[in-house]
Amino acid sequence: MPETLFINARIATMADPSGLGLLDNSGLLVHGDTIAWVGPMADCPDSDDAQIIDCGSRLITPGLIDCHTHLVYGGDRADEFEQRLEGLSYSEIAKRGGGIRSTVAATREASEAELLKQAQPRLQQLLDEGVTTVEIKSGYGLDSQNEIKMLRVARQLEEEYSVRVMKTFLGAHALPEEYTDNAEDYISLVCDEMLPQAHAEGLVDAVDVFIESIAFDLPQAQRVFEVAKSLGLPIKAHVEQLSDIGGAMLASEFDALSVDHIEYLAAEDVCGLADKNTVAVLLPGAFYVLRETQLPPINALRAQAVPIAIASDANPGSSPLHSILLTMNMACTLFSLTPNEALRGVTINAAKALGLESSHGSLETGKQADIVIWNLHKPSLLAYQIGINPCAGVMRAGQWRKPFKVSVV
Ligand code: DI6
Ligand code: FE
Repeated sequence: MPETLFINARIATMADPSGLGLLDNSGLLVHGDTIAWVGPMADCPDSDDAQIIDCGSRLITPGLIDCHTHLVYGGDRADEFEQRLEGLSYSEIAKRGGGIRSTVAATREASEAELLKQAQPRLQQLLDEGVTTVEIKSGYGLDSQNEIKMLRVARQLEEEYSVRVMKTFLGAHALPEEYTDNAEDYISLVCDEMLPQAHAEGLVDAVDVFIESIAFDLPQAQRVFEVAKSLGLPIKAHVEQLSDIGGAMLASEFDALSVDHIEYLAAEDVCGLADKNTVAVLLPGAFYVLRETQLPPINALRAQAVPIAIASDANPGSSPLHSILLTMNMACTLFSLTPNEALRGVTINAAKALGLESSHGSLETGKQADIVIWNLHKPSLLAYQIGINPCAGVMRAGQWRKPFKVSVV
């Protein structure tokens, strides 16, 4: 089996319950698709057949993980961007039939090939910055055929690119026009037809619901979660993004992998997440684009040791953001995360939010060899700089996706 030995590296292993698990002057051996050894250069194993990569003290991190995106969709919503600049709110636009519904119309119209073509540059942008795992949600089809079409595109992206794609079914994202004033029947369609069909095609890794006053209420979400549970699928939820209606509590009662957004989550309710080891996924792109002022309960999350992940939320409405590094910077600037928390948020905690922490998210023996070499020495530079991409090499599952060539120091 091919072996690669990284030597003279500064390794942020992320194998530490709170910090970066930083190892200076260290090395890492990859055997096949797996990490075979990580440790100080003094203990470096002999490996005659390995390809040797001298990292010249550069930083190595796990492959980055964007654990919440909607990057498969048709069209754009630049017109709504202009409307918001003129003073209309995201909710008002949604109530007038724009918002998610307008992307639903464009997504339904697009063929699978067209959706794929539109998604490719969005994904490529993330990959260029060292992303090796990305979650992609459905939710702009809102009927069986079109939700399945979106999830097939997500699967095709995984086949075409060297990236792990986790596919999340978000049929309960918005009420489609044909079900106006008939949410219960739409939820029945989601539960009885859409989700089981998508699952039967092997297209569903997790199930998400948008729980919000402009989307679905608690009993409706509960119906979807019960079906997810009966199919053995893990749960995620968009909750407390615009108001506090108790979505996070409901999701954590169902042992959700993550609750996402949570600007309006009450600090007193954070202990409910801690009890269930549910990850809090913060989405600074949506906070920024919607010019939100309500901050998520960061200090309560820290006090209760709730794992915090961050993600781009790449979508055409509230977060047309396709940069994981800018997401890290925004999480620090807008939410006061430390650069270390931001890096944990796109590695080990993002892996947890996808249920992948036993194989991804840190550089430890036995885990998958998803590795990024950066033209940097200090980890905090990843979150600090804006608009610079220091990614110098990417290995995914033991194979070079972007081979590292010594050039700039
Ligand atoms: N919350 C969001 O921020 C995205 N979905 C959701 O439930 C936005 C989706 C969109 O506006 O297209
Ligand atoms: Fe989202």
